[in-house]
Amino acid sequence: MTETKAVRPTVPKSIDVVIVGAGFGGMYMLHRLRGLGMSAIVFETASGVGGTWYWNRYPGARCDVESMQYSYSFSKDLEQEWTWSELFAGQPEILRYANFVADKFDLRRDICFETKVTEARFDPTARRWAVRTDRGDEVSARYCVMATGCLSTARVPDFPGLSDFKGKTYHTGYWPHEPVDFTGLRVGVIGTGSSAIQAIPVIAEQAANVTVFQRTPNFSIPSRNGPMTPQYERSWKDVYPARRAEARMSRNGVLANPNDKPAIETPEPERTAIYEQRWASGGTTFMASFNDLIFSKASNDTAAHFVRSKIKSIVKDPVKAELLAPTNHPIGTKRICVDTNYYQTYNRPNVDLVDVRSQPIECLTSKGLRVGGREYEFDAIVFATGFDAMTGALTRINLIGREGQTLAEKWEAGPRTYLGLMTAGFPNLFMITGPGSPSVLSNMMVSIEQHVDWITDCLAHLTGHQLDCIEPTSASEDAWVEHVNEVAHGTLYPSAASWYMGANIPGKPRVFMPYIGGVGAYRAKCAEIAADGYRGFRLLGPSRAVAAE
Ligand code: NA7
Repeated sequence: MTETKAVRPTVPKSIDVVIVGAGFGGMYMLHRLRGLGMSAIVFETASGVGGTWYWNRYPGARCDVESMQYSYSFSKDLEQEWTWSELFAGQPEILRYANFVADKFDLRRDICFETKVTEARFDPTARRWAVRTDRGDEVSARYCVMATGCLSTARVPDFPGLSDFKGKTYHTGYWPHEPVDFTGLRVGVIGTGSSAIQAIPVIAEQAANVTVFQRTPNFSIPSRNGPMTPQYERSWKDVYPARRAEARMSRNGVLANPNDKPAIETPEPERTAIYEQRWASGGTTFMASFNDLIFSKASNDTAAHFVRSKIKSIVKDPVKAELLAPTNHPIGTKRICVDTNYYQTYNRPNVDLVDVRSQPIECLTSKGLRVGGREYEFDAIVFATGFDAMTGALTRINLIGREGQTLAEKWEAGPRTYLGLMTAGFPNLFMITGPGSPSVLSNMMVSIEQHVDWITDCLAHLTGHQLDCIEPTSASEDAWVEHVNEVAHGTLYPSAASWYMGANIPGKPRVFMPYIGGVGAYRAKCAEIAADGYRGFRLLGPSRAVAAE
């Protein structure tokens, strides 16, 4: 098991499928395509596999889904063979797992590392994608699969004076490979999303002092992470097929033991006792305490109030506690965070908190940054400022559809897809966990496997029926976009200025991007559409040219 570079495969002039990205989506896609007997090549910007887990090497990086559930289910051998050391695996271990999978299934021989796809243009006559890379590769592919990830385009806000700062800067999503030693340093951290919440406690243990610049406080639940015990591991491995099947049909792709009662109808003190029990067991499943927390503001308020009181009971300085207690969005409508000692870290004498909502960061300076006319001096600044989520990785590639329109142009007012799998005008281009699918609202492993399996079945269907072209109709796409919006607007989610809404990127359209109808319901819908002859898609055989509807 290595993270070493493989010999670069020879890129053929023509191939069945180009896969973009060698994270968990791209790796499994390659494996399935080999099973179909199709030729495929993967292009990957990084020098190794793992996607998110390759890039996000910041201190404390850890998955917020339990290891026993955040793993591939497609190979019985693999799921029995691999052993996790902790309940919630850290980034290094997940990356080792990705490399282990690449070795076990001999994936590297078809992956071109350190190669970025710059353009893919659809030729409607040949019905093929002409794909180009920054290494000068040009390959003609019948199909393209974008396994580019939902949170893969790291973003540093456009602060004035960004290049003036003379100290070191880091972005959590683009962390160096060599260890970063903060010992004795003055460190500024900008942002308080999941990445910052995981990184701050670890950085604070090393650094001389840490100053956190917070625009929006987030709700965070303790992970209660700990070592994996052989008994716990066995309790999963003995019944893995049944547990996996249950997760696939669940709401978020995670077994959360959901309580099917509404919070609002549950009397006190029973309601608080349930929150206490979820808080004690830890993790994102706190949101499964009741069945109406994302639908009813009154119910949500009870959960938010509970977590705010926990924060205030942990953080000793009342000013910091007040600042850390979120009040501007319902709990769960910005991705709920999971931490190890996040709030406790603010009790350390070397950790300060600066509110940058009332007074935004004015600029970076040669020595640090300025807020409210005051200069804060640092040796290093950590940008934990997030990503151009869900669409950023796709629209940054020059993807040109059958009418000459780019995907960025088509999605100018927000992403439009059918099932989050394909978009009209871009035949034979599939997206793994694209916008309009459960994606970031789910256990990504479950959603990745579902999409890859669906795409594999679709390609087998096309081949089996002597067809070679598939594209959603505009009508089916319109209906799906409307459905995605309708379901989202039946919840509290759109009320938060979150990256789900594109709200973290100035100028990005405010559209709720993931599908919130539930992993199980979504899976059933995708299966039903396929069984109905790929309803809502146009399927063509080799004799007909691809034209507008
Ligand atoms: P997030 O969740 O997008 O967090 C980014 C943080 O950076 C968030 O607190 C932002 O505040 C803050 N931010 C962004 N721009 C600014 C500016 N200009 N000034 C001050 N603060 C700013 O990214 P993460 O990497 O933490 O997590 C992303 C996902 O990765 C996470 O949900 C997990 O799924 C894994 P804001 O909230 O926008 O006010």
